[in-house]
Amino acid sequence: MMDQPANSSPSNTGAPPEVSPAAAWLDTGSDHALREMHAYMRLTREWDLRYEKMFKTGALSKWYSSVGNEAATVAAASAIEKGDALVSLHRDAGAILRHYVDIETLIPEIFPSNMNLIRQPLGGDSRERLFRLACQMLGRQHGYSAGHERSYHYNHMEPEHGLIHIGMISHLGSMIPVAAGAALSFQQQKSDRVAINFIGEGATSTGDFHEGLNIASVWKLPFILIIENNHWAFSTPTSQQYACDNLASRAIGYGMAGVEVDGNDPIAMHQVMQEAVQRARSGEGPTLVEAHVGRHRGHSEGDDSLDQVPGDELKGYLENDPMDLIETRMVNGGIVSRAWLEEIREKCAALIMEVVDEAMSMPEPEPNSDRSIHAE
Ligand SMILES: Cc1ncc(C[n+]2csc(CCOP(=O)(O)OP(=O)(O)O)c2C)c(N)n1
Repeated sequence: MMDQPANSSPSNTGAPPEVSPAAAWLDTGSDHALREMHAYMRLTREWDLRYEKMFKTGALSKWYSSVGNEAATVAAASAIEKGDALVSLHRDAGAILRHYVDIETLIPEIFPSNMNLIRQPLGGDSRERLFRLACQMLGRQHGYSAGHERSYHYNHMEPEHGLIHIGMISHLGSMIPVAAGAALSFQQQKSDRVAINFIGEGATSTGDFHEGLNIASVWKLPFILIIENNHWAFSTPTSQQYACDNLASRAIGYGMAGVEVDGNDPIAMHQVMQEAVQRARSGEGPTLVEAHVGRHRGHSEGDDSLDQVPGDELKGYLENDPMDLIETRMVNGGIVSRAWLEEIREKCAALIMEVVDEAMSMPEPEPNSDRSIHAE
């Protein structure tokens, strides 16, 4: 059942596996697929940079950054559709933005008119969703949890648009059985919908990882678990986290498919996810996807966990920044110019700035207010 890992790493010495250099990517993936991935990756990067800046100036007390995870998360969410369940954690802004927003309605000139989209948007009001997401991040009344939590601790459902988003609770690994439960409900309804769930490699050492994957495989649930392996769990390196060669191979023990993939490559990631979604929709059961990404930020902004990462390892991550890699790939492939990329960056940054400023002007929740006031 184990798929051939996309790239096998040596035994776990704690050193991150080698990531393909940008050049190895050229000539793979269609122009349109790259443009679509890039648009959402850029939107996600500007989203994070805005809040990171606010954190640095004291306008925000806490931030968990998705910088470095954009290719893995955007590509994964590009493989799901209306009615599928997204179960996210703290580094998955890319998947949330990909799922919630039709970028073309917000920045109409972002794609050429003959663009073949990989994934159709959900429908509904993208601008309103983005605005409410910003309110959520800032703990404003108009956020998805009515300002009672901030950050990614919330759920949001729009059944009329097939939007099912189950957000995180902090306990590592605990969302795995919840996501498997969503997959079970699809199976019981005899629908062909799937549930995808992101976790960090730190969560793979919890009991919930075992329980969730075991039952998902025994019952052949339409479930995909994506490990975003950035090789550090807070300040614990993988050499202190697990002793197996790679995490994808754990799938063998559960009797399910497992794939290891370069999470900096959105095209490779998307191919792996498409296969996994197809497997799940056709009743062949779950897939464990291990996506290697870089550790670009500490666990949260302002903690000192990034100081633990040795300088040469950090340098390797920075040299393989998925945003730089996809842009170099697009320019070298003659798809777009550097000037066009800069124009799109400015448009994404301006959109995020506008939405976040608007959210900042909204009221905070009244003490003792009902959290369901603004949540559908
Ligand atoms: C069950 C549980 N144990 C410990 C913690 C404290 N904790 C919060 S984040 C974290 C490390 C997270 O590591 P990982 O999942 O790899 O994500 P990342 O390092 O990218 O934040 C720990 C140990 C927790 N939230 N839940």
